[in-house]
Amino acid sequence: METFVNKRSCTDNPLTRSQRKKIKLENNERIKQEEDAEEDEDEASTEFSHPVHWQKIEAEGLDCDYALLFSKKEADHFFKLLEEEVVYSTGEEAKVQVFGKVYNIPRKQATYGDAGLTYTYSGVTRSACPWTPTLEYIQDAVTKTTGQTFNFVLINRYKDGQDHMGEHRDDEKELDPLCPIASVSLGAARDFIFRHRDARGKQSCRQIEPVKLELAPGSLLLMNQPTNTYWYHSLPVRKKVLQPRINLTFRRILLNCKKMS
Ligand SMILES: O=C(O)CCC(=O)C(=O)O
Repeated sequence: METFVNKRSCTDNPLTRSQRKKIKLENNERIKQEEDAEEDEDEASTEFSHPVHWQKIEAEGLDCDYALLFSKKEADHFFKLLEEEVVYSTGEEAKVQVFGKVYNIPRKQATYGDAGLTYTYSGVTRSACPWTPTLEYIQDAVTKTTGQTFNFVLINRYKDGQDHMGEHRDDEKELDPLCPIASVSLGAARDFIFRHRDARGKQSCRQIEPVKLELAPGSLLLMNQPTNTYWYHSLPVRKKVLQPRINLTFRRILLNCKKMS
């Protein structure tokens, strides 16, 4: 049987050159695919995954956890993105009712969350706008860090230290009592004060020291049960603060409180 042996030299055969060219093109294509895969991997690894160092804050009936969730650089980045994405309330939703009187709120507010959810506080019902990409990312980071799921976020924007929030408790019936309220701060650092319900005002029946914190940009404060039963919290005026701040309080609204359509 005759065996055909190809003895063509590597240099003088044009077919070999075109084969080489083909192999080179295939190699280039493979390298590009590998680079694309690496890029995808890099993007995937930007998913939130780093551990945080928790600090416990405790007093009679007060149970909070505080940690730096994001670096200052990350916090600044999210602040900028939220400045572009968040649409703040106007009209009735930008007001509060206290003892039947309607007031403008001394800050801007917005509410985002799962479809159909509403949240009523200070006499005004607010509907959830659909999650934005940045809010979803931060929500996911809070869930990965705390193991808790949230379906709603209240956003407060303070243009400077004149904007503030008065003493109140987050104890509305819509809130799942088993879920902590997770408060993420971006932008300027601000003081945050807890005051025990029995130690408020001149007529207070007990002397209990307020608990004062500074909420740093990138921080996460978890208000666990029963904090909001016994303690009021506020973000007081601080005239020396000239920079804006955004605060996000992630909450779990009970589903039987969903708006009926
Ligand atoms: O801006 C803050 O840190 C306070 C927010 C707050 O008290 C609330 O959302 O109930």
